[in-house]
Parts: sequence; structure tokens; C-alpha cells
Amino acid sequence: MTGLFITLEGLEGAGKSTNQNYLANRLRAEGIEVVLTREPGGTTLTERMRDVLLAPSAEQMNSDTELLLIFAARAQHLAKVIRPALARGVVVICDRFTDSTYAYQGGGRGLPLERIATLESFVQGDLRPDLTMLFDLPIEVGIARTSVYGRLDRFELENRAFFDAVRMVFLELAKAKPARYSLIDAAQPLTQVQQAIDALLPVCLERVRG
Ligand code: Z5A
Repeated sequence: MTGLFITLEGLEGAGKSTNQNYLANRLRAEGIEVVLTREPGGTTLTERMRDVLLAPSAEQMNSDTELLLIFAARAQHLAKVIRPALARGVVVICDRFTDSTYAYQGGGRGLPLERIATLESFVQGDLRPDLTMLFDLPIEVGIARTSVYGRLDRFELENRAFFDAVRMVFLELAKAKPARYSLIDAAQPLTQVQQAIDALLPVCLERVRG
């Protein structure tokens, strides 16, 4: 048995967490077992690595350190959560995965995409998401939604040019891989976003049930 690996991508405030729960509930209503997880994070150890990655620090983190830490956490997350769940034949819905690395470390930080691809192959082997939902929205809409949270993390402190580059890479990935990606207009009201997710349910169900 092999499960189904679904990833949710997009800028902050795009609704990934909200719609991760929505999608999980829709699948569970069909009798399908679902595991919800996130990156960076997903295990006790990798949640600690997440804290290091997100906490603002007086000592600036080198971009390669950031990249390696993300892939180190991913290796642990794959070994402890994602691969075992897929091997049991369940659906894994992950809030962010390696496409975020291409977008943030590649686009935002300007690291060479080939370096990311090398680490992707090393850490993941052939494993890639089966389906990716990209929740796309203008940067200012996402920031307005999350501004109520208070303290900003290390990424949220970045400037407009950083997030423009992140969004551009996400859109390029969606264009380059149309078979895997579904582009969702996340600036719409939530009910409409969730109608777009509902429209993708038959594909998910077909893939799970074979
Ligand atoms: N990162 C990286 O650099 N490289 C990597 O490889 C990985 C990650 C994996 C993790 O942040 C950071 O790690 C991320 C990139 C970096 N930093 N940034 N920026 P995260 O995933 O924890 O943070 P986030 O994406 O910023 O999460 P978020 O702000 O919680 O966004 P979200 O999950 O997409 O949104 P939400 O929590 O579901 O919704 C936000 C609010 O909007 C909430 O009040 C909702 O009720 C509301 N909402 C949602 N949808 C709608 C609609 N359609 N209309 C109105 N209001 C809505």
C-alpha cells in the first residue's frame, strides 16, 4: 500500500492551516485516514528545530545554515512521520514542504536552485508530493490577515522584495508542474476557497482508492 502525499503551499496568511483542517475533515467524512503535519516541524525534535529557524536572533543566520537546518529537519520528519504514514496507506497533508524551500531559500534568500535540488534528492530520494495546493494571494492581503498575531518571526521580518520573490517562485513551480499543482485564489472569501478545495476532492479520492 502507498498513501497519498498532499502538500499545501503559499505565503503567510494564505489559509494553509485553516484549509488543512477543512480538507482533512472532508476526507475523513469519506472514511479516509488522514495524518496532518507541518514543516518545519512535525515531530518533537523538529518542532525544536522550527523554533531555532523562526526565532529572531541577534546573530544573523547564514542562508546555507538555514537551508541545511530545514533539510535536516525534513530528513527527521520524513523518517518519523511522513514515510511511515505513507507506508500504512494513509493520506498525509503537510502544511509546507520542499516547494517552500525553493520559494523562500531559493527565491527569497537567492540561493542556487541546483543546491536545493541536490539536497532534495539526497534527503527525499524519489519521494515527491502527489498533489500540491498553492494558496496564492497578494502579499498585503496575507499580512493584513496575520497582523493581529503580534510578534513577528524571523521570516515575517523580511521586506517586500523577499516576499515578491517567494510568491514568484511558487507561481513558477505551479506553472512548471501543472499535473501536481492546483492553483487556488486564496484572496477570495473562505467559502469560495473551500469550494475550490471541494472541486479537487474527486481527484484526491480517486488517487487514494486507486
Ligand atoms: N519556511 C522556509 O523558509 N522554508 C521551508 O522550506 C519551510 C518553511 C518548510 C513557517 O511559517 C515559516 O518557515 C514560513 C516560511 C519558512 N514563514 N513565513 N512567512 P508557518 O508555516 O508557520 O507560517 P505561515 O505560513 O506564515 O502561517 P500562517 O501565517 O499561519 O498562514 P496560513 O497557515 O497560510 O494561514 P491560516 O493560519 O490558515 O490563516 C491566517 C488567518 O487568515 C486566520 O485568521 C484565518 O482565519 C484567516 N483566513 C484564512 N483564509 C481566509 C480567507 N479566505 N478569507 C479571510 N480570512 C481568511
